[in-house]
Amino acid sequence: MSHAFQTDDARLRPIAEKVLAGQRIDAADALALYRSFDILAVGWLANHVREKMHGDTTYFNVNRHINPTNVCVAACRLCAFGRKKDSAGSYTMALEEAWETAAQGYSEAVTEFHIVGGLHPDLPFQYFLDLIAGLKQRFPKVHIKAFTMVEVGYLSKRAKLSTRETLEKLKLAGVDSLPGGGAEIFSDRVRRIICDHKLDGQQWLDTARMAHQLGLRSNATMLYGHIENDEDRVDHLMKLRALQDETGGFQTFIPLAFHPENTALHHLPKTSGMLDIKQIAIGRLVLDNFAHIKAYWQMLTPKIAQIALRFGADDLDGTVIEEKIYHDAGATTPQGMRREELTRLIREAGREPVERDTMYHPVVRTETSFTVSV
Ligand code: V47
Repeated sequence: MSHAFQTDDARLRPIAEKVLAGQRIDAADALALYRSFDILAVGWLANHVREKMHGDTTYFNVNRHINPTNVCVAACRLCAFGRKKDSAGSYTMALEEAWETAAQGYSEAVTEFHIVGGLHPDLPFQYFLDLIAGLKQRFPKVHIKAFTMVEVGYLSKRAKLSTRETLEKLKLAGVDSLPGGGAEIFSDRVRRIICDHKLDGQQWLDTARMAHQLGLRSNATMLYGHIENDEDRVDHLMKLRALQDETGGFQTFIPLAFHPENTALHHLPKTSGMLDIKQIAIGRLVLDNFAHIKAYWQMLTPKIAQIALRFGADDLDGTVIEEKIYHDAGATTPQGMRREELTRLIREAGREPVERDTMYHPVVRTETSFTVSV
């Protein structure tokens, strides 16, 4: 074992031996990591894996979030974003409006549109196909990462198509990959309370499997810091790892800290720095078959996200413009961050910033344009 690894927590020693030997850790090990208070030892191991995979490279991308509607039939307790159709604050963008919103972000030379929204009871499937096709036509160089597995499930029901047919049509319209949202926590017990009526955990995984089989890569998230326990977290990570063994279609794991404000779970406390950092590190250690772990500064705060870069994360998302989902849930972080600020945070953490596109190809910029080196 490397001399640099030190801990007084005896439960961590056999885990460290496995990690340093490049062996896979199991569910009991993952549970022991959650139960340990030795954050430095857990982080040291995660950082060891991160540096073996990526050295000092820290990725970021320049994207724009577009949320075409906040009208949602689901009424999840975890969510502050969704609204009923006729309630105050509900909105639905006309197609022109969505394309205009995209164009505003384009002045920043974005390489990705990240598109997610509510489960609208009336918008036809064709609206979404037209939305995507219109974006592709107007911005052919921009990667379209759109629709969570939950939205795909809902659209397939509304369009009376199979999941496969729905995904095929979305792909044909111009969807290039899928974001990782809607996974929450796979446990049925927890889902019944925080997001009843959504796809269940198995359906989320089955939809991701189908997307990967059709050649669409996706991300995976995990919403933590609400009513789930350590076993639920371990179960979630193990299920993601098993599916990744099968398909290899996941690009990035993004742990999402729960923001309780303006949700039906507003009585819950916010996540602690300890849990946020542990979640990044344990994600890196368990998901040995995921290439990337993303620190999403919008919800971790830039300060915690920066520290996460030395605890397992290799990706700092992003220069996101106009994020809505967390800000409706009380996030006080700015709605976007300029490239210069992002790269300063990365450099101050002793890391090397590399702008990437969605597929992790480096992006090379001049004053007026960018090229992607594949
Ligand atoms: O699915 C909703 C979560 C997700 C709250 O794939 C909440 O690159 C915290 O998935 N507090 C959407 N979380 C965001 C998401 C995402 C973000 C960044 C990058 C990527 C990617 C994906 O946000 C939802 C849900 O899990 N969420 N409400 C809340 N109150």
